[in-house]
Amino acid sequence: MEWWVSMPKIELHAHLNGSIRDSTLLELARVLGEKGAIVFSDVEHVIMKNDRSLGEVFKLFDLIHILTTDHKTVTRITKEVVEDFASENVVYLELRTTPKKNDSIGMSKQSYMEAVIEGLRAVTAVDIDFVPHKINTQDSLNSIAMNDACDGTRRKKTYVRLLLSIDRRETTEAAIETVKLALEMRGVGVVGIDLSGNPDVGEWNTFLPALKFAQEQGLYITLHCGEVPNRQEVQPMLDFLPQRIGHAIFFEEEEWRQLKTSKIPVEICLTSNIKTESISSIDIHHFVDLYNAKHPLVLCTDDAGVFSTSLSNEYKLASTTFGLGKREMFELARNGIEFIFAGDDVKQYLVGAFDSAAKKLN
Ligand code: 6MZ
Repeated sequence: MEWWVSMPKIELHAHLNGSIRDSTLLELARVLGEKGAIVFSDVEHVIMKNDRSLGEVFKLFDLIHILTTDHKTVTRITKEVVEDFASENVVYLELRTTPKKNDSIGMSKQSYMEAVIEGLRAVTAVDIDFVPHKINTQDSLNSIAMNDACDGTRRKKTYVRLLLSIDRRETTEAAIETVKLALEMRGVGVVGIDLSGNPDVGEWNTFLPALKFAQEQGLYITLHCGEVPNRQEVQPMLDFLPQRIGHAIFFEEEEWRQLKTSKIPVEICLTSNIKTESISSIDIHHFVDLYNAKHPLVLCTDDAGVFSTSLSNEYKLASTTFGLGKREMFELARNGIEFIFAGDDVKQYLVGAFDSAAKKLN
């Protein structure tokens, strides 16, 4: 097994509906095609297209949501996505998704999220820990021993935590509803809020009341920040002091300075930024500047299905493009432990898992 696959990894920026397998999407499209609800050949072409602009990506999401937004499918894709990440030795996964309402099929934001939780419960390929609880030392040691084996002979364990996304198309009231739901679902692994969606849509002030409320209530917050040039937004987002931000592409000099001073960790999504043409060439990616400045950062997939990537692939890509060795990549992955939205007990477990994997690194 290649080192980028066998090495333990931490995924902190993965959108559920962006991480679906192509094979599942095609199967769902075929079924809807047979029912006459869509024209399969048109949809097949859109799903299999490889490179898309950022605008086209959001059109694709609208199509994906038509195919996936029913309770049974949400449960299925959650299970598959978690199993896919676990199969490439992701030991801690923060999965984010936008709770959806669809009266015509009796779906509320809450029932959507219950279907997600059902998907976590349905995972069989690995042991999943998604309910926050205290682990005693012996449990912790036993689990590390289990995870020690990335050779497939013993059962692996993956921590999963959930972030609820506010879509930039939503109103203030809808955003507040999502935050309230996150608070209600704290006992089943929901730990925070993400602001995402088409960055050309919506205004920061619309989401601010909901984000402030979330912050006051102690939820963790991550924001998609600077995905397109938007001077009105980047500065207030940085002033807000979220626990992490995603992408951070279109920053002015002063904003880079502010980011570096604030030490807000950045979720870096290399393949996504290149495929959406947000960055023209990978060798000029801001990963290099942030890495050299020792700014906190973590490699992530964004939408592994939509961009045909995996977290292992992102590590391989960073290593080959930026000339970083196996040990440097291992340290980069391990540093991610500090930025997870989970308690010290989970962090301690992860440190143990990385320590034990480090012994096998040669
Ligand atoms: C901003 C993104 C995104 O929530 O339905 N999403 N938002 N930038 C991106 N980079 C390309 N990729 C995904 O997952 C899909 C939703 O996540 C957000 C969009 O709102 C998209 O509809 P869920 O599980």
